Amino acid sequence: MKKTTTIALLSSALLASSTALASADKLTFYCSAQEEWCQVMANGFQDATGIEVNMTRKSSGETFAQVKAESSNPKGDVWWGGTGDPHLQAAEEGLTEPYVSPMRGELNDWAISQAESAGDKTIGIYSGALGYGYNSDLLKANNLPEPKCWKDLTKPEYKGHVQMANPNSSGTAYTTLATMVQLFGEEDGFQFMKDLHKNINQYTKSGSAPIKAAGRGENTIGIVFMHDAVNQAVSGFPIEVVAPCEGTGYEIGSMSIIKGARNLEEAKKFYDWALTDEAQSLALGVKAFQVPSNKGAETSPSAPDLSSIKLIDYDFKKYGSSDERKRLLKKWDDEVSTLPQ
Ligand code: S7P
Repeated sequence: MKKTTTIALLSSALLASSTALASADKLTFYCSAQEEWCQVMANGFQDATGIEVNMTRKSSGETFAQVKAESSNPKGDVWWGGTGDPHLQAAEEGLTEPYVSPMRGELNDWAISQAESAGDKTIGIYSGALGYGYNSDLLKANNLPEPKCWKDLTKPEYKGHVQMANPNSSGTAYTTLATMVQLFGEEDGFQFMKDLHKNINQYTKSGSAPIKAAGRGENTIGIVFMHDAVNQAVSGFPIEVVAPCEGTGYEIGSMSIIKGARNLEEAKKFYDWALTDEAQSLALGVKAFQVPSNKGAETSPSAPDLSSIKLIDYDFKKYGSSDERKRLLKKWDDEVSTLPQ
């Protein structure tokens, strides 16, 4: 009953906006999920409301840097997708706007906790576990054993076979760094990153690029969110997905309204719409296998089952804080990325 009323209210608000303000309405939408999903969200909202959407896709760390650089003259209205840590940092640095959506009642607790920990300046839209995937054909061709654990990836036989993104630009890679520090402790976590560095063939800008390269046969192992590896597997590429034996971190993909948004009302309409089960179910059409935050949204049987994965108790508050994120990234820049390979 409550859900029907909420949807009815939202629909009439969306409809009113589409008829009354049709051609004048616009939204500048910064997107940090995969390109196809960003497109579907932009088109879906435009179709539902008549509001013209101008979308730019960039990785999470890059979007954070852009929002910060533009803060004295904001150009974006809403930032949707990407790992939660940089959204939390943006909230702490006063770069995003508080908003309490009427859709909250339909969300999982973890999505609301994300909002509450940031003074309502962000909210969870999906969740997904970190892991890796490998190209089984390439693994066989190189006579390599099947890796099962994080520590396996540091073995000398995988030299030149592992790819991950740069944690400065990529939320996925920052999640990897923060996961290792939480899983093994700061000293051993950084030692892991240094040992891994010896086997890395390339640090990419985007988080999902390493598994796309593996799908194409240009790389053997990609450290990515498991749902990005599943995307390649269900697309017909020879990719096996691994939930590492030691346990792993996870993300709460998030959404925030940019402080000083020129189109604040449109940003709020997008925010409400993006939390509906209908909007979140669009993910499946583009093989986005994250767990949706709306309890009523569809999930695919191919999506990684988070309840069967050994997840760490990821400290989002700490690792999404401005000081900690800056400190870890600087330490990685100074002590890991500069090492010879
Ligand atoms: O591809 C989907 C996804 O893994 O990408 C987001 C990611 O943060 C954006 O890419 P970057 O790692 O390059 O920042 C994740 O939130 C999302 O699940």
